[in-house]
Amino acid sequence: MAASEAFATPLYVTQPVLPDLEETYKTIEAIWQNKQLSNNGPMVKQLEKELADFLGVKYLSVLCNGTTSLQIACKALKLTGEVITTPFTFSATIHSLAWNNLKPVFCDIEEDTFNINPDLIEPLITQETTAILPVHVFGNPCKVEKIQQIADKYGLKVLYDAAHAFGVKLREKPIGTFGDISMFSFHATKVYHTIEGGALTCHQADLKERIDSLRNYCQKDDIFPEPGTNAKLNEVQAGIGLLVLKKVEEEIQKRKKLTNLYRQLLSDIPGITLNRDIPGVTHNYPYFVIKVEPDEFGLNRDQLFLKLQEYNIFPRKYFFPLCSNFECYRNLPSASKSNLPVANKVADRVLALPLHGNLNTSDIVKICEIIKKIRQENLKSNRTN
Ligand code: T4K
Repeated sequence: MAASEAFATPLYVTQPVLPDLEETYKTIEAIWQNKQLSNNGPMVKQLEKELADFLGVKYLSVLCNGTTSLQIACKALKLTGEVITTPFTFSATIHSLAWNNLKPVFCDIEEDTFNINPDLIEPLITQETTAILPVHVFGNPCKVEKIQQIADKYGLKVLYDAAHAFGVKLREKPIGTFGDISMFSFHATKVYHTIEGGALTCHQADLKERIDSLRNYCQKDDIFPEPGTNAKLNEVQAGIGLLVLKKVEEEIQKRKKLTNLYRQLLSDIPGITLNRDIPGVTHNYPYFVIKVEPDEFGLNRDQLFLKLQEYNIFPRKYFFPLCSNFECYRNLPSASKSNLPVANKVADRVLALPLHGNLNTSDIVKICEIIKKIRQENLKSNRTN
């Protein structure tokens, strides 16, 4: 079979890390014997302890998913009014604000990291602003010092969406130690997962207490000081999470190797731009995202996306459409395309290629050959037409 023929089975953008089945049975057996299936049982307690150690944070609460975690973080920080955030993120970031009756104010992004551009934050601050919600997009740390300086100057809270940044460090400092609260997603598509799940990290015992209360209906001794919700993680998922945690470092190392191979093989293709490692950052390689410059590459991102599917490769357009262009947000004053030129440009060009530990180097070699072949064939057909 020629190297650039279609893959026999579909290649998706990611695949979850699965714990050993025998170990999983043992974990389930322990839970069955204990008969505690939810409500802050021993697996959840153990997971919170092990995750806090792994992520190098003082306080950590596990929750049912990343989206609900963000919603609870907004409540825990008592945010009101306007929150400055990025449009280049997954819908959940912005929806979490809207579900708290908070107004998202979109700030443009940096072209190299895809993260919120801190130089553009200050002009967006009004009397109504209470927080900044930056996202460490694809695990690349935001300019945390600059963001904190602005927050301190104006008395704003900083809530980080660290959904992609499990295990990332910036100059040896764990990513979850920045800002007031950080949110991690433990969805099955993440480097680390509990099937569905999430966590909030913070620095103060009373803030953790508040998060834990909000996730459990705000019920304490039959007193309900405010409305809470149910955002608990159950024991089975926590047990799976303990097993996946044992495999996460190996998964990150495998992804690092595959990422470096991608970078090596795609570096000389005109019109393909790659993200590089950032000095001083311990990366976790959650996604491998390229930018397609249509004029130089010959095809635009959407054309490449469709062509790759003919070879059984299913990349994802993370993040397209831009949140500021969603029907529910596009009428906000900050959502105008003229306010967000970089984010709009980037969203039209990004493509996340398959990256997970079950791929091998020959898969990556083949994907890169296919991308080259698609470009060559397009050039040839343009010449003959
Ligand atoms: N903030 C940010 C910045 C986020 O990226 C996310 C979530 C959140 C907040 C919210 O966190 P959570 O509430 O989700 O915990 C996926 C995920 O569902 C979502 O968690 C993630 N970000 C987002 C970037 O990606 P889809 O719709 O692209 O996933 P889906 O189902 O198409 O999966 C992608 C591929 O993964 C599939 O083609 C096959 C593979 N896959 C997927 C699942 C679920 C598997 O092999 N097994 C599986 O179980 O949203």
